[in-house]
Amino acid sequence: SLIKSERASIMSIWDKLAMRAEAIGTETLERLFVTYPQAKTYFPHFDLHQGSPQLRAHGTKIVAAVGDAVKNIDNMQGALTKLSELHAYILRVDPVNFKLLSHCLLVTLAAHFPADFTPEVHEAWDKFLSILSSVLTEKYR
Ligand code: HNI
Repeated sequence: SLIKSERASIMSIWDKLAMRAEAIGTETLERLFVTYPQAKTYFPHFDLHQGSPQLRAHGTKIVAAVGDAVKNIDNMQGALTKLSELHAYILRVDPVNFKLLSHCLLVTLAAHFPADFTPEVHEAWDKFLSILSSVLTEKYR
């Protein structure tokens, strides 16, 4: 679990991320689909061109869900039950894709907030996203 300094590192970027939710969420998805095109197979019903309305809407939703996780950092399981069931039972996303998406979000954060993205902030967000991903995939086990 996350120690106090890691929580502080996560919070230190969250407000800035929230203010640019659409841009950062959209860029994260654009990076995911360009770099790891196999992830596109889960979105056959989406227009995946860069900047498409669906991509922007979905990017915004993802960042909002990350915000729910940040706000419920001590009870992510409880706060994200519905989302976890959606990804596990209905969407059946291969857990490997969560690592890819998390990586793309980290890269996007680093690109938008170079001064804030210290090694400590990097480490804390990596750990946080890995916990979030296991919450969203734990129903598989
Ligand atoms: Ni994910 C829907 C959040 C990882 C494929 N996803 C959602 C929704 C949220 C969300 C929020 C919208 C739910 C709703 O409408 O009720 N997804 C997240 C978060 C992560 C994540 C926070 C990881 C941190 N999702 C992934 C990954 C994939 C993925 C890794 C596959 C590559 N998600 C989907 C698909 C949908 C989805 C597919 C349905 C999209 C739609 O609107 O049809």
